[in-house]
Amino acid sequence: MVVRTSTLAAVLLTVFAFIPVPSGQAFAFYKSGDVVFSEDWESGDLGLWDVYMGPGYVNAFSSQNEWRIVDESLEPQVSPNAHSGRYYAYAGFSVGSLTYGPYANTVLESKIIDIRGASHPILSFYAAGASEAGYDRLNVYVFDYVKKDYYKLMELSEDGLDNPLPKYERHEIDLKPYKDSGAIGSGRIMLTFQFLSDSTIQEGQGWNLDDIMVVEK
Ligand SMILES: [Ca+2]
Ligand SMILES: [Ca+2]
Repeated sequence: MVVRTSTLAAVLLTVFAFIPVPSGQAFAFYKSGDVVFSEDWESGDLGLWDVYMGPGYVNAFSSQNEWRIVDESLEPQVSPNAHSGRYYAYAGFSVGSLTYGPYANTVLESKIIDIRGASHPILSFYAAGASEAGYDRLNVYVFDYVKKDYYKLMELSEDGLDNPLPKYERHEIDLKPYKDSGAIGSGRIMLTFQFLSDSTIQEGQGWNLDDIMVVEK
């Protein structure tokens, strides 16, 4: 029987989750390169991710802007499609329209990811898109499930007039400073991608996401 290291680590984490760990004591099950979490959406559906309307103003075009999983073989975009396989997450209007609506406020949120067994977790993901620079944007947060606090990691916003056919870019965020600072105190996090637009000017195709990973450095 072959047990992948990441699977073994997950089992160990489940077992040790019930054993109190003294505050500040480090314990790590993952070794360098181990995958703590990954998502490529090749299941063809949202899986364990949730989609909901974010706090603040009303998502007036919820059904059109809302995050969803797109099959590139059925709904080919002008640019780009999936980064891996056939499927990816997309926030914007119907595929092929190269735009999105005003008052978008749609959140894509992961299941709970347990990073207590990682000593130096690195988040990476691929995003491609465009939206009115500075006003309509993709916000990336990490959410501490126990503390109920959000920490903003990144904001992506690029004008579609300058970049009508965006390409995927890899983004990498070191989560260790958050662990070390105690910001992610519980070690149980959720990844949150929020697409926001304001009332006027929709320049860009919206945003694609694919191949999200948390890896032990
Ligand atoms: Ca994919
Ligand atoms: Ca706008």
